Amino acid sequence: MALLNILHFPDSRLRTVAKAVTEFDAELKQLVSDMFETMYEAPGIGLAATQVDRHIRLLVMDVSEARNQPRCLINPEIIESDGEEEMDEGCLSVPGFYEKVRRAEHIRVRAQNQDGEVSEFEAEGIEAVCIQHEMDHLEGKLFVDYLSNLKRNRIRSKLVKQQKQKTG
Ligand code: K1U
Ligand code: ZN
Repeated sequence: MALLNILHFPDSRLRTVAKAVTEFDAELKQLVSDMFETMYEAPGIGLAATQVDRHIRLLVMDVSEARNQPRCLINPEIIESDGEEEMDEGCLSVPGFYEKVRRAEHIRVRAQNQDGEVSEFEAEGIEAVCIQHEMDHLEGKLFVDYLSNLKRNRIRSKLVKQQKQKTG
């Protein structure tokens, strides 16, 4: 198992559009395991492969309070959505910032598991928000893209300043 490095906004690699997973092999299973370890350690409720500089359509999540319901979605698709809700979102790639984002309230998702098996399920509340947030990562999109230019630029400046202070 290994902890993976999480890219931070405004790193341009976060803008990469991820490619479909085609090989459900041991290397994929190792990446899934490392992503769970990284997400739990962060701590976060989700993590997309894009955030750890792997540009494939894979995300992990666990929105349970007990942190005992790991879920891995591969090649996820939203096949139905309805309603709208606004919720505060954070992002491990935008540390320290939380902002309201409007998203679909209910979604129906089709995805594969680590063995390539396809399933469909419905999600709402924080689970639906997290899936939409992580699927945005796979498109190279961040929650700050839903904010005004002013707010996004302020966040960018603060994070760049923090990164400069850390690296000296
Ligand atoms: O994608 C990510 O960067 C993970 C992100 C997911 C997310 C959070 C909130 C709304 C939508 C998506 C996070 O997990 S940020 C950290 C966080 O929200 C959290 C961490 C530990 C316990 C509870 C929440
Ligand atoms: Zn995120």
